[in-house]
Amino acid sequence: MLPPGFVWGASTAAYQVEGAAHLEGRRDSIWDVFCRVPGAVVDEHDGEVATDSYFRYAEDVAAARALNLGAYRFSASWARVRPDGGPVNRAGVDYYSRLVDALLEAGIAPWLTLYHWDLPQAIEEQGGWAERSTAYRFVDYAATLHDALGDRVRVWTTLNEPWCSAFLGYGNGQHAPGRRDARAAMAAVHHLLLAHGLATTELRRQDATATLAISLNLDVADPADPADPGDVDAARRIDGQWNRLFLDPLFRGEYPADVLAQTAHLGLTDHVRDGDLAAIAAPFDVLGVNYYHGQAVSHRPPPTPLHGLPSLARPVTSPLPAPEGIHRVPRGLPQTAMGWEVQPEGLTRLLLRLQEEYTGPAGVAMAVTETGAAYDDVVGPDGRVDDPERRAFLAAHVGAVQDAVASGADVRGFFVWSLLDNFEWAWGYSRRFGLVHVDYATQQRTLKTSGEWFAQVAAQGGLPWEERS
Ligand code: GBH
Repeated sequence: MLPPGFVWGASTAAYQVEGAAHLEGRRDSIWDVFCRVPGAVVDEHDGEVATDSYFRYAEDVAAARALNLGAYRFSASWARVRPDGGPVNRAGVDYYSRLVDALLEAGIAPWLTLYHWDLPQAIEEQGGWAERSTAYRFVDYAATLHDALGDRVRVWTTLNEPWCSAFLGYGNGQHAPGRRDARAAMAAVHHLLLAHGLATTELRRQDATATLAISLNLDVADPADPADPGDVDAARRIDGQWNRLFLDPLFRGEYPADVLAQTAHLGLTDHVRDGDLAAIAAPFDVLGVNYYHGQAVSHRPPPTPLHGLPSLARPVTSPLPAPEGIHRVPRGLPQTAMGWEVQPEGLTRLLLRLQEEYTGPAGVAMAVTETGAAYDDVVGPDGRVDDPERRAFLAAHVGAVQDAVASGADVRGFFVWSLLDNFEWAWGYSRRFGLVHVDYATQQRTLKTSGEWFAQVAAQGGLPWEERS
């Protein structure tokens, strides 16, 4: 069992659930525009309605309650709160205020993320994250929301997965704004981190007792052949471009020298001004860890394709800024419907490594702010989804966290991605991650059997050792 006080939660993000994309003052975000690009999103889906949570948030809160959640992690839409990045849209702020009140009334702590990928399109048109001014505008936006909600929201996360914003958004174009420009992606890395650091300092100035956080998608890449120095080196390079590129500036105030050397031609350091690295390293309280899969890498191209899943309409290349000689190698591990290899023990290793090298020395706690799995859910004759694979996935990952805690990792929470099925970015509605099933025709929410199981885990504060898989 985990220590009392450990938080059991579930996560969503604004564009994936809210809908009401052009109602009550909200304006285009980069995702609204990206969804209109032919072939960008499977079946031309978009977040116009999503799970209609702008209007059905009370049902979401009821679902969170049925799951016995202690916290609900959601994000706010910048394009709703400061449409076009400009003046405040009262109706938008009021929506988050109603959601927060409903959560508090249900005894559920709101964990608010300020940015989960939906930049106002107007700011993108001025250069987006490739532009330094976006970082300053983010601080204004953060202050706006804190003014309105700071009395009730006690956990504030600046960014969700800046790696994805930079490298999928500006690098390989798999995500909005769909740019394919490695130099812009490296500029985005710096400006996202700067935005985080400046907003963290501003939130701390306004609020001495808030819990401040950032969530990163961290990768556990293993050499395909640990005896092959080329494979070991490929694993080191992917660790640099995925993990250390963000962890080192956040915790040590410096970019990793090996990554800067490999990407020197992409000009990251051209954007770094005096004082930036100190600003990025502003102290914060919780590192959010988002973990979905492991991978093995080799310097040799694999003989067979990684997986046989239908691919996205627009072919995507590696998101890495220096991908040369880094190839993913299938290991025959079970895969989810995303084609991601299920590797729970990687989460244990990741948490212990973070504790040892980054969070422990800095006195920062951790929370698993996302883990979860897409599977091909089938609605049974009783109208319910029985999803033993998702349950097994989650049990294994809860167990992995318990192992890490038993070995000394300071992990304070476990959030499932996701509370409910929703708009899965480039995959549209074709991939389902929810503990709660959504019938998109009627917007009816129904607990899956994995949800019933998770409600017990949350109620009893963990997985009894005998139930571990
Ligand atoms: C999270 O990111 C997001 O925060 C959330 O919004 C999203 O719905 C959820 O995951 C499920 O996708 O090299 O093509 O095999 C996931 C982070 C980073 C996980 C890239 C998959 C490798 C993809 N992702 N990673 S690939």
